[in-house]
Amino acid sequence: MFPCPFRETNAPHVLVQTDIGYDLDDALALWIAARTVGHLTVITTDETRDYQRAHLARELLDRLGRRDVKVLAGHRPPGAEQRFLMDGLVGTTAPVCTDVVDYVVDACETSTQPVLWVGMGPVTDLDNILIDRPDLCEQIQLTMMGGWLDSYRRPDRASHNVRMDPHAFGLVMRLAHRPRLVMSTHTNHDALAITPASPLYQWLNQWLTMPEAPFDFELIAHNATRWFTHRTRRAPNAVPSSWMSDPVTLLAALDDSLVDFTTETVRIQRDGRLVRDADGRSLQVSTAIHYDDVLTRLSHVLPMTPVPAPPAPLSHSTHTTESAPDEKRAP
Ligand SMILES: [Ca+2]
Repeated sequence: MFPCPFRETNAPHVLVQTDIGYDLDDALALWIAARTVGHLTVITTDETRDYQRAHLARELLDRLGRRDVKVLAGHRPPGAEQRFLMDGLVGTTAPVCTDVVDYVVDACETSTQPVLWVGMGPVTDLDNILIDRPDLCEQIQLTMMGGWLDSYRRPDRASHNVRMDPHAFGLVMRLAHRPRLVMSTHTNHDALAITPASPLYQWLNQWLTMPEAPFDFELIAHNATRWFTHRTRRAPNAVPSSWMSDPVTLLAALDDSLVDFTTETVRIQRDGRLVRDADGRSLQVSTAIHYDDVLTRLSHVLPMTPVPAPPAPLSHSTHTTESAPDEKRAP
């Protein structure tokens, strides 16, 4: 078993906010969180009218054996349905908790430790919390995926999580205590790309075809396929891929050794883009991701190595070929 201090009973409370059900990397991050974080809460964002992301997160956590993890549905902006790819796979009739502000305030008030907020989507809910309870700004430690400095594949706009609610982003960056940004500048890197040719995707598909396979990873496999299909529709001539930006952000929140940060003085523009400005605001921004170390850490949970070829069937064998359920589980 690899060392995992956040599984200890006295470890800090980790709040993961996710727009799961769109890019594959949210589901992978939740898979890692379910395996590595004991005191875990999941809050959705960019939520749909029917709380589909919360229902999906609930189902995924249940299948991963984490019925103890609380799931809350966060902000529901117009148009979120266009960014949800998992229609029809999970029921949407169970009750959903939506009291995000009250829940987080209570989580802070009942803890004597920092509360870690891992931002893997737009930060509208955190904006509401910090405005409502600015006395909690120092207790909530934010590590957020998003933002860029100096260069980006689309310099005319902010990156996705920022662009979904630039007003909230601007306020949170001004209110939060030493917020840290794991920037798209560093996560958009080939080392972190999952494609249809990646061992992880091949493992998911091979696993699905196994006889009597438990359904733990079925939703993640569907998320991968639907994301690649979505990307192919948007860019038919490119290899579809998902950068593991959210898993890296989760790991950065849990372990200081994997991503380097520095203090930059920046101006936060109205659309959320950041520019260097000596008279601006101090933010902690990533300067480097230790890709090899990150991939090693990811491989402790995710099947990142090539799938071994199945053994050739023995002719005239009298032995059973059934395997125990645990043999089908990911590491
Ligand atoms: Ca995300």
